[in-house]
Amino acid sequence: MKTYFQPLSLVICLLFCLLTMSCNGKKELPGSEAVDDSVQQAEDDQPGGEAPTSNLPLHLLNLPEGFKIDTYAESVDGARSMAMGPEGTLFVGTRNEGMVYAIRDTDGDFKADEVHIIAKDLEQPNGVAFRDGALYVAEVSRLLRYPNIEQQLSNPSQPEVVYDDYPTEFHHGWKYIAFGPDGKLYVPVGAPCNICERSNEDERFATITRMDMDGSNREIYALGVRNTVGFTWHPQTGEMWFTDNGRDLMGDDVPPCELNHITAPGQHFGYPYCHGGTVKDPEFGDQRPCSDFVPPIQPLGAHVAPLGVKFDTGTMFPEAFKGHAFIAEHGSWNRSSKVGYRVTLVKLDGNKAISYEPFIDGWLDEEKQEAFGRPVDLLFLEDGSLLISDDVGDAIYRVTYAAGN
Ligand SMILES: [Ca+2]
Ligand SMILES: [Ca+2]
Repeated sequence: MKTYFQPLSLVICLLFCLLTMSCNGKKELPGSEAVDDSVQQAEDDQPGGEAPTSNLPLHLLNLPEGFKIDTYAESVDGARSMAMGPEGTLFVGTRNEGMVYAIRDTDGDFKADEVHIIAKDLEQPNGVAFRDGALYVAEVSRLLRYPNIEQQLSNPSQPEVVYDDYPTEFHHGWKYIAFGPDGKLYVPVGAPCNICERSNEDERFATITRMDMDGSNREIYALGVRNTVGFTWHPQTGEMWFTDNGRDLMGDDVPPCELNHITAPGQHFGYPYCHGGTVKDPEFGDQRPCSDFVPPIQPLGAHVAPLGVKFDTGTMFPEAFKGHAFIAEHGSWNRSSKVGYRVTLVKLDGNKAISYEPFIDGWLDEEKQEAFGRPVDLLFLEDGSLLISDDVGDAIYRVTYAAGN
């Protein structure tokens, strides 16, 4: 498959279009397979006919002193989970778009030069992970493996099917996946509902499972997890931390979403009986008390939809940010006034949370209740800068720090 978008050629084309007024309404650029709708949208929306260098109003974003944000890649339709290959390829999954991308910055200026389509027409391929030269892609019920993928980005071989027998329910069926420090692949299975207890039908519902990289030795690792779409391992302890999305239809401010921490296999995190460590479920709460379950490290805002979570272990950000947990909050979909749509920071003292505060916000216009972006996943690059994916802005951002910025 072909590279379908290069920023430089896009800019040249837009300038060319403005000069000649010749490509109104066209969706294709010279030498391209397809161009994302947002590119056309930006073109259509330019009242003065000025060529944009970015589709996105980055000046609206608020960052702490000394931090800057720019786009690493744009027009990445529906960009969701990210995984980095050892040769510097950024793999990006999507949900409804059915696509998996491979993004290359070939000249090292932290601006994407190539976006390859590794796969299309997959079933909500949200999850991507990388191990031993192979890209793993999680669909709803199937796990695919693309061996030696970085050697064949423009023409990948057919993937191997690692398994195809996970639950097929679409409700919370899209997956985040990642390899742990134990070499195992962790694969969550969301609750197939807002609130329900269906473990008698399939004991994997509302759990995090894990397996060896060939798909063998599958087991349930954590229980009572409603829908985690982001997890990572603590750089010092090697223990797993995960976000969980709280239930709906209990009002605007209850229950909290969660940042959790697993210290042993088999721990139960409360769903569907207890939320946020203290909130008894109105339907299932009488069956088991909150004291039966592991409470969150930090209750997060209700409905903020926390997804990707990462610890800063790099050398770029200042000391005050080191070792703390960054969380991408995708934002609420059914709250009366929207919340989330930001990246937050949970500062830690060991395993104890000491603060929960915004790191970057401004994607949401609170007055208009409209957002130009929704953060999904986070990934620290080797230089210590932070990538953020956005499935509404169709972008990958890069956050840098320099004293005096
Ligand atoms: Ca570049
Ligand atoms: Ca919980």
